[in-house]
Amino acid sequence: MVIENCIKDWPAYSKWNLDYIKNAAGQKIVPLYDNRPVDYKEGFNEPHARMKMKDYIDLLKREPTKYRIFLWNVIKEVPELQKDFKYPDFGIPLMKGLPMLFFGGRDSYTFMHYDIDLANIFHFHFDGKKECILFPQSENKYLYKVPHSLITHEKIDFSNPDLEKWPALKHATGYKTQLKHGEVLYMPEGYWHYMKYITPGFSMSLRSVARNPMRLSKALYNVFFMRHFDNGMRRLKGQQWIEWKNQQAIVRTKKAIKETL
Ligand SMILES: O=C(O)CCC(=O)C(=O)O
Ligand SMILES: [Fe+2]
Repeated sequence: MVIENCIKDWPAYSKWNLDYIKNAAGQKIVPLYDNRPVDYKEGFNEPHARMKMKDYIDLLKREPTKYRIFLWNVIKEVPELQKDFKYPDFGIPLMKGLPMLFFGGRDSYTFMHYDIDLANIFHFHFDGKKECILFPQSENKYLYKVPHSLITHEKIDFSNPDLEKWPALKHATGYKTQLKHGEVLYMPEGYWHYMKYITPGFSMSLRSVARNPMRLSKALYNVFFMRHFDNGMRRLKGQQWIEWKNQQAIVRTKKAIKETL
């Protein structure tokens, strides 16, 4: 699932690193996310801080930081960066308007999650090393999935999971790899992904809509119903709702392993 030597002809392959982005987008104010647990007071995917890109890149290079940039639309923000890459022909149509960038500092990580639209994702990595752990949707029952959300239980450390505490993970079959500069990770439709930045760096995701009709309808359900339902319940029930969901993640997974054994 890792494609090597695919972007060597892109200007981005030789040009893109943190300094280059600092020059190209230094004055932009960017939304930042850390790893705090989901809180009912925050909406779905709301940023935790903001900073100028140049200050953020200085921070990334200076010290480990939890702050990540998540889903930053390059074309919208810095159109000239579009000249540095192409949409490769991977045999499936890529969504042209949505090349998203992700940045992280040493040891920062993105929770195990899958994307709301269950898309096929091509994840291009630049300037650094990143650990990636993937699971197909078939493994949901072993992953302590939080209901009405797209994440697994937030207490699990997927880079070093405590299997005594989370025994169902022993039954889950997934993939693990390390991405280096210029490598592309293919994540099939709806795959779970956890990413940990081993060194500061950034990545770009290009996506292609879910083709399996079941997954496509799940995607539409997530976008048009699940998200609003979850936001509504947070307003209505507050932190209780979040706690109930986390508890259900454990209850439901325990039940699933009992049924398997
Ligand atoms: O690299 C990251 O921080 C997360 C990437 C991701 O979630 C995605 O490409 O969908
Ligand atoms: Fe994602």
